[in-house]
Amino acid sequence: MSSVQPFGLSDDDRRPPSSDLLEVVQRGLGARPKRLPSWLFYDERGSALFERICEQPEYYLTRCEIALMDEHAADIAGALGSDVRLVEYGSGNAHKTRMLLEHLRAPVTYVPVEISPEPLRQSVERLATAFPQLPLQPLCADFSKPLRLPIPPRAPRRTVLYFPGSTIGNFDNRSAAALLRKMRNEMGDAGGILIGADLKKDPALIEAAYNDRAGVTAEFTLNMLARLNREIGSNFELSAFAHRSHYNPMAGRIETHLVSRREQQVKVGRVNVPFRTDEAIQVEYSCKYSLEDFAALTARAGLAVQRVWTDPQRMFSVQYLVRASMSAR
Ligand code: AVI
Repeated sequence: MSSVQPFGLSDDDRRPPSSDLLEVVQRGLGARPKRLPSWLFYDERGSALFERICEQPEYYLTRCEIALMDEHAADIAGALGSDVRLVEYGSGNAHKTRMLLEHLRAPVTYVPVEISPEPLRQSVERLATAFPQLPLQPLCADFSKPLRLPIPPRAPRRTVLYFPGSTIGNFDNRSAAALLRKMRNEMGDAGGILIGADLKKDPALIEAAYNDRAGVTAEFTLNMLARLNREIGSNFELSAFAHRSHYNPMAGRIETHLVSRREQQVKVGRVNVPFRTDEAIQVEYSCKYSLEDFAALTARAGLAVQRVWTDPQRMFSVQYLVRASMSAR
């Protein structure tokens, strides 16, 4: 029998009630340059579109990370050790997690943390069938906020926070360091962080990943406006905006924008937001790292890279981080 604890209650304001959502959007569109937070992508349709992005031939990130897990899961599980409490940030479809769980020795519990209840429920259901002996303690919460982790069924040797997908890259460097620092607190002295980080490479390959030929990424980006129309009653005309993703080599990141195709006004609550032709709303960063960049980022959070797994082409990396003071021992 699997032991699935009831969902924890989340108190997140990353996904605020719609009255606050209106405020978030009005503030972002009132800024210069205009911007909207990337968490707005992930309504039900946005999450489904993201799954489809992961299947596009140009989107190498998911394929590379799965191949890395496939090849090194036993070694990775060995580095984590036995009797681990595994906490996954943003559990999604938990495909990579399965590969890890298959190799972990005597895991104490698995805690998937996910903001959307339905994907969380589905992934727990699948895992409960695949790992009937494993205690599951799903937590419906925003992983970017401090978490109150459920009490484990027995004392773990260590807590490992699993953060795959290079989602860390969607945070600018300052916020990424703050998030890693928060994770450092949550994992405790003996804990670790297993994290996926996308690597710098030929900019053409990176740009192609965010401009797939089938147009799924464009649909994903524009869906943000459809979501706003539905949830806050704005009147964005989707055909009057275009998706644009380009690689900024100085900043080492993909910058995604929604670009106004013409001069127009959009009603957002009581506010009329004017757009010039070609005016852009910045909606996402996807940072890419050299191994040195990433080591420097982790150092800012009081962490040190203990192990790195990467493919021969150095497309993607999976890294194991521990407290900086622990790595010297
Ligand atoms: C979730 N995150 C790591 C994706 C990325 O690659 O930045 C989101 C995404 N946006 C467009 N394509 C994929």
